[in-house]
This record gives sequence, structure tokens and C-alpha cells, in this order.
Amino acid sequence: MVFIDQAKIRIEAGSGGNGIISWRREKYVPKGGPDGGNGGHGGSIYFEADPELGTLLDFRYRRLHKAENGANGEGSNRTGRSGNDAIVRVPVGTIVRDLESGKTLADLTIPHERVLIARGGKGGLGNSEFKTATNQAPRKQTNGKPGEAFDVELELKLLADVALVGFPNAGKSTLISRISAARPKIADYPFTTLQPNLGIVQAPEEHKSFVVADIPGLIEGASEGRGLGLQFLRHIERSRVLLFMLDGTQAEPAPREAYKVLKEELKNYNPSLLVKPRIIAITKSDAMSEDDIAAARRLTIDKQKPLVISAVSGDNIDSLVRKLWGILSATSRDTASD
Ligand SMILES: Nc1nc2c(ncn2[C@@H]2O[C@H](COP(=O)(O)OP(=O)(O)OP(=O)(O)O)[C@@H](O)[C@H]2O)c(=O)[nH]1
Ligand SMILES: [Mg+2]
Repeated sequence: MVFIDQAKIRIEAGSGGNGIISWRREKYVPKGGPDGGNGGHGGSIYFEADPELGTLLDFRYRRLHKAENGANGEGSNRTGRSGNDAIVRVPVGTIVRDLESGKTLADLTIPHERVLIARGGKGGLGNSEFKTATNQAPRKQTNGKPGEAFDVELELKLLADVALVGFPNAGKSTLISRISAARPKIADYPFTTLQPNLGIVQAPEEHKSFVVADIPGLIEGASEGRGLGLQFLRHIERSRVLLFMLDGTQAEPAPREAYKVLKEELKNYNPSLLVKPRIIAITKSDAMSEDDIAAARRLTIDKQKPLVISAVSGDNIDSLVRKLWGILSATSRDTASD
């Protein structure tokens, strides 16, 4: 299964500046000739593959991307300044399509690859360009041409950065609906989630985001096909960080035992999963007693202090996102897997 992130944006290249009509006026030149300069060219729009970006999230907030217009020409045959180009940065792997025709304009697969998508308009001509032997004083200029402007659709295949690992009902879907725009079904029975859901999470750093996969719950024996079993462990395989979610309101199994079972299942499926960095969260703190919360905070599981969180009250959710981002930003994306 492939997850697709999409965005629709409008791009508008800059218009060319106008050529102007102007006449030379100098002290000793009584009949000054034409000296109207040409307009500058409009800026173009390029798309660039930026390996620092992982999602199209930024485009939800900014839909119009414009390049600068060229300036009009000036007297003394001065050409107007050209408009600056605009560089639209997209994640590596982004496909750019013309929205109307569906035609692919670019498939940005190489880091830092740059492709011209919308050309800026040419500058118009000033009257000095129209001077001929028979017309020494042309009263003629042309206006700049408009830049290309159209709607494009961006598409990116997403890889999960973080996989949520937990028993059914641990609160995985509730967490993803708290930290992203994803709205998976949430219910108090096991195996509510039957298909993985991806959510895009805004990182604590501007213009940065990461992808969290909410996958169906695991149970003991999952690695041998029990429950929803193996097929979803593949998604865990492709992520960079594992977030273990342990239900703090459950005495049986208590978080430490739940963790052991989950870890064992991952190991049975593929021991290299345990090489991935892991974070442990104890969930549903809003429904835990003060004593249970205090006890959970004192726990050390697998040499780690778990974070005690609640996706309902928001308790420690910011810390969790910061912690995930801390690990993700220190490790680079593995683009090879699919
Ligand atoms: N009080 C409280 N309840 C929670 C919290 N998170 C989840 N729940 C409840 O726990 C139940 C299970 O939540 P889900 O988010 O569906 O759990 P899940 O891990 O996605 O479950 P599966 O999809 O079945 O694997 C629901 O009734 C939620 O309302 C929380 O932070 N506090
Ligand atoms: Mg779920």
C-alpha cells in the first residue's frame, strides 16, 4: 500500500516590464532621439527537490507562489530590472502536474534538482528599439508579456518516519488524531484500525514536519500471523523510529509486560527492528489515578524513562513530539526502502 500526500497550488510567473517612450534631452543635442529602455523580464518559477523536506504540509498553508514582475524600462536606454525568480522547494520524490491537463511537468527525484515550471514574461520594447532610417522619432513601445500562470498538483509518496507500536486500544489512533490532521476511527474495542493511517505532524521547527503511521494493534503471536498480524509489521519495518504505546489504565498486562510482548513480537518478525530508536509512552494519563501516574513516572523500561501522556488532555504531547523530532532530525531519511 502506498500513501500519497497531495497539494494543489497556484503558480504565477512574473510579467515582463513595459518598454517606454522617452526622448534624449541633453544640453547640446537639440533634437534628441528616442531613448526609451526595454522592460525587464518577469521572474520564472522553478521547483527544487529539497532533501530536508519530508511532506507537502507547507503547501496547505501557502497556496499561491509568485515570481517578481520585471520593472518598466527607463530613459537613457536603461532596461528595467528583471524580476527575481521564485524557487518552490518540495520534498525529493515530488511529482508536479498541470492540474488542468494532468500532464506531468516534473518528477523531482534527485536531491537539489531544479526544474523550470513557469516561465516569466518577456519585457516589452522601448521606443529606441523602433528607430529606423525613415522613422527617427518612433512613438512606439510594447508592453511586457504576462508570465505563465496555472494551477499545479503536487504528489508525494510518503514513508512513515514514526510507527506507533501497541496493543489494540492503546490509544494509537487517538494520538495521531491529536497531533496531525488525520482522523482515523477511534473506539473502545480492539482492532478498530484495520488499515494503517498516516498523519503529518508539524515539527517544533518551522517548515519541518514528519510522518507518523498509526497501524493496527499488535497482539501476542502477531509475528506468527495472529490478529491482523504480519502484513502491518512491514510498515514498522519501513519507519525510522518506533513509538511504543502502553495503556496506563491497564493492570493486565501492565505497561512493562505489554512492552515485553510487543518487543518480542517485533524481534520474532525481524530482529533488525530492534535496532531502530524507540520511545516509550504510557498512555491515557487523564484516566489514571495520581498514584498510578507517580508510579508510571518512576518506571524504567528497557533502560528508558517512559513519557506519561494523554492524547485526550494533551498532557506531555508537546514533549513527545519534541522528543520524536529530536531523534528524527538527528538521523537522515532512508530513501531506499519501499
Ligand atoms: N481517557 C483516555 N482515553 C483514551 C486516550 N486515548 C485513547 N483513549 C480511548 O481508548 C480507546 C481506544 O483508542 P484508540 O485510539 O482507538 O486505540 P488504538 O490503539 O488505535 O486501537 P486499535 O485501532 O484497535 O489498535 C478509545 O475508547 C479511546 O477513546 C486517552 O489519552 N485518555
Ligand atoms: Mg486504532
